[in-house]
Amino acid sequence: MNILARRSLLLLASSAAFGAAVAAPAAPLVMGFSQVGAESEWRSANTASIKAAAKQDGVTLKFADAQQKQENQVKAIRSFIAQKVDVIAFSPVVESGWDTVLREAKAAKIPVILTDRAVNVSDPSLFVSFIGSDFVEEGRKAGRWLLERAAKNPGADLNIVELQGTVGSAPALDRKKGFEEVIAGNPKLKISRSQSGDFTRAKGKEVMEAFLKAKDKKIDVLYAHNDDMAIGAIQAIEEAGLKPGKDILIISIDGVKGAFEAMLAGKLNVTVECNPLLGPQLMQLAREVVAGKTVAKRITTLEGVFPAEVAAKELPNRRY
Ligand code: GYE
Repeated sequence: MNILARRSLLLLASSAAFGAAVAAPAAPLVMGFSQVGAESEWRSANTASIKAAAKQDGVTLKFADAQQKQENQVKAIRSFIAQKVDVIAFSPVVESGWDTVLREAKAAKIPVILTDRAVNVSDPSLFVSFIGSDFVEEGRKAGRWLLERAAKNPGADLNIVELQGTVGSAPALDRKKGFEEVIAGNPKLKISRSQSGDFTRAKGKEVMEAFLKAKDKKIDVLYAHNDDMAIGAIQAIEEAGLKPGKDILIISIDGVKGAFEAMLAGKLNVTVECNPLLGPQLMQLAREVVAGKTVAKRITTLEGVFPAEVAAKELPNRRY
């Protein structure tokens, strides 16, 4: 036995003799998390994942719901700074307007991790890492599905209406951009109306009602930036006496259970997956950051596309 091994044996023996712990347990990591709100099924799954992962990992989570308001998020972040948490994580409701509060976190030496949505800041050192989906790619996937569908019926012009997510949010900006980029490849595909439904069912329904009332042009396709707005719009379409999924093709994003049920009922044509289960990855990343490790600046989640034809087979595998 070498000297080091003998010394640690002695230490163990003596601490056992005095009834002392061998090593004091490390203080639990404290994370302040500012959530966007509870606007959608996606968001509920995301919140549940973060809370469960914190519990599982022994992370003390200070959780604040911003009810879709940036000012509430700024207040929550300032309160996390005042409480001297070990790490701040947040899903920014909109992209811009974060420089000041993130500079305050940096001055207090508290690392910031972005989850789900990105920010637009002048100094990238204001956050350590961003875990989330590639929203531009999600928009492209939605557009590609439509291009393929349109190719089966080449002659026709398709009039598209769009339900955008929250104004100024990364997913709304990027999903619009990716979709437009792809459909630009086919001159028969045109977006005639585009308005925000704030990612909620109620607003999705309201805006779709207004689109339908305009009656100037037959609507062939609805592109909704999330499933909840699509589900709200489905109700509006039915109330207008039309068949969602048939009279109007419906494309949406998220891949929540509600979307799979709508596909099984023949009312939704396709959903592009956006994974909300970010909790476990976030806790692991937070530990690495607090331990001073160098981490990737961008961590992208892997996602698929689910057309209605595979809905019955996939539904039992869905975890959100
Ligand atoms: O698609 C939508 C939610 O930021 C990816 O926010 C998220 C989006 C999600 O309200 O349902």
